Amino acid sequence: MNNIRNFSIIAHIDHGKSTLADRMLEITHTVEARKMKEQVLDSMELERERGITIKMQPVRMDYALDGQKYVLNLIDTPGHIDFSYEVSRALKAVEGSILLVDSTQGVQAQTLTTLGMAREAGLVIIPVVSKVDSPLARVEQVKEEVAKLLDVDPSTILEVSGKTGKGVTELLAEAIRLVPPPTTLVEGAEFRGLVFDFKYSNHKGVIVFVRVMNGSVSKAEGLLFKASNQRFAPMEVGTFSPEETPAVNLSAGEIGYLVTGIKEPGIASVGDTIGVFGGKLEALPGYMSPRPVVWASLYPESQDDFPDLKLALSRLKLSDSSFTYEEETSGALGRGYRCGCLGMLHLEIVTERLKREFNLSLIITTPSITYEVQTKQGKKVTVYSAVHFPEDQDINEVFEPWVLATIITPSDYVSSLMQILYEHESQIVDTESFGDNRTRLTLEMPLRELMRNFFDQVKSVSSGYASMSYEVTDMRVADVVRLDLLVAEEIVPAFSRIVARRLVEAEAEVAVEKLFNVLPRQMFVAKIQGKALGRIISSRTLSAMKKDVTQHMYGGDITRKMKLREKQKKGKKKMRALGTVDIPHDVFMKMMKSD
Ligand SMILES: Nc1nc2c(ncn2[C@@H]2O[C@H](COP(=O)(O)OP(=O)(O)OP(=O)(O)O)[C@@H](O)[C@H]2O)c(=O)[nH]1
Ligand SMILES: [Mg+2]
Repeated sequence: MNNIRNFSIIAHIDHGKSTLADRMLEITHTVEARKMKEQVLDSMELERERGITIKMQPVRMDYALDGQKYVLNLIDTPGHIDFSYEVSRALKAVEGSILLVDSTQGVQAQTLTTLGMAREAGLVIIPVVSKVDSPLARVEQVKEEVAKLLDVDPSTILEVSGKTGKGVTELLAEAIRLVPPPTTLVEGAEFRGLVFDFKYSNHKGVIVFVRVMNGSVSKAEGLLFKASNQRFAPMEVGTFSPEETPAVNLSAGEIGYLVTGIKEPGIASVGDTIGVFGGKLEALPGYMSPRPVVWASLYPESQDDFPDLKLALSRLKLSDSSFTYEEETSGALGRGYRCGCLGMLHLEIVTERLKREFNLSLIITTPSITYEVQTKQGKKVTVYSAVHFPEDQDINEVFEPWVLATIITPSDYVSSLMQILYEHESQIVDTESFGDNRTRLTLEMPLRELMRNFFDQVKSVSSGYASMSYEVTDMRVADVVRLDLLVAEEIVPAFSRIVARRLVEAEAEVAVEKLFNVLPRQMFVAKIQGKALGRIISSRTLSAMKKDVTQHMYGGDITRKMKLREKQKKGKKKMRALGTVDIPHDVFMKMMKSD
């Protein structure tokens, strides 16, 4: 076991983690040259399209150094704040972390957050500056900055380029030298492993990702999930290369997978301990449950598809343990599910995956944070969706979540940022100079304001240089109201939202305009309106589509043309009578995304 080294790469988004991993995979000959591509560990379609890592990915590399053979288990992690639950879980499976800091950017908000997580997990931290090949690199300054942050000598900080491969061999040697080999918690004990992730395969069922803590495990052994108290026997065990590769066994300290064959949801859970069935299995410390910050309700376009949605969510949950869902019923929309996600990007990924991987057409309600409402009747309700937000006159008091946020920005932008902070009801708690000519702002603000495109605005006034992280802290009194959107005089419940009373007019204007732009022309003239506090406060008229249903027929049969026109007229009448407006599901996707 002395030859095993388990470590992760952590960093702010885009600092070059996956590209560095590529070079390690090449140097160790883990991935064949013909299979190599940029950020090869980003294997999900959405990861490749967006150029970001969404899921952590473990990979085993065999490497010889100074005549010694080593097993290096690397876990690449995502940098975006919405996926930090992935990072926290990865860190419990390893003994060390490479903390990567982009030498063109310097220390950023997520550098601090991930560093905090690695320290909390008690890991050895190897500081490294990346992208040293770039003409924009400020290697010496950034090394100084990192050295100060970690209280180490700048000369001990390694320089790498994932692009050219410079410094990567040296980094592997340092990882072998500095990361401690895993220690068996109980010498010679029975098998015990921590489930740090899983995925689902139609044909193999749930595949759990385990870090073996004690003993060893091989196929067909009688095992037990501690939390769910379920017995199973793995159909296969193996390691990641990075695809699953069968092995005879997995021994203490190793990272690998077990194919459980289990197809039902709810048996495997992240943070659970797996051990020998009938043994004295003591649970390992697990994971905190993720705390959703944003909610949206999903309804199948047709209620007949409800069982499909149910199945899809339970499957998706087996490849993303960080979202939660609960059945919900709405008078207008029928049966659906309320989903809780860790941020807007996470929510967007979850809904996009439901659409792509499960082929579902969904009605998605406008994302909302939670509000606690005390009604005049003395009731206290938690509201997850604007549809259920009481009328203004029935409300006594509303409470909303607040966050503690950190912004790191070049100092030159601080004064322009102040305006945005003011517009978003932020209160500055602390201002500190940071690194070379940068400022670290600590502030408190309502989560509602943070969700109002705050981050994009911060990025834009700072020419992309400012970075941000946040955590929800407490609930405070809020002054908010419900804003409904109407199409053809009817409320479309999915588009309702909760907004600051002070901004209700402006929000109505923006929402009506956006819906006007994304809604396809209808067969009839329709008004799009914003309504709050019992009155219409914004309105636009969608002109009718002049679609000539006969245009694809040339010449000829006039009676047939007449018949078609008749039918179209009837159709229009019927739609108007029923007030049914044809809202294609991609409109819900578009309305959900922030601009
Ligand atoms: N010049 C230069 N560019 C690099 C280097 N490494 C990565 N990049 C570029 O930086 C961008 C981000 O690289 P990734 O490897 O995806 O970064 P990441 O840290 O894995 O990003 P997330 O997983 O989304 O947090 C890409 O456009 C890369 O081409 C490097 O060493 N030099
Ligand atoms: Mg990545």
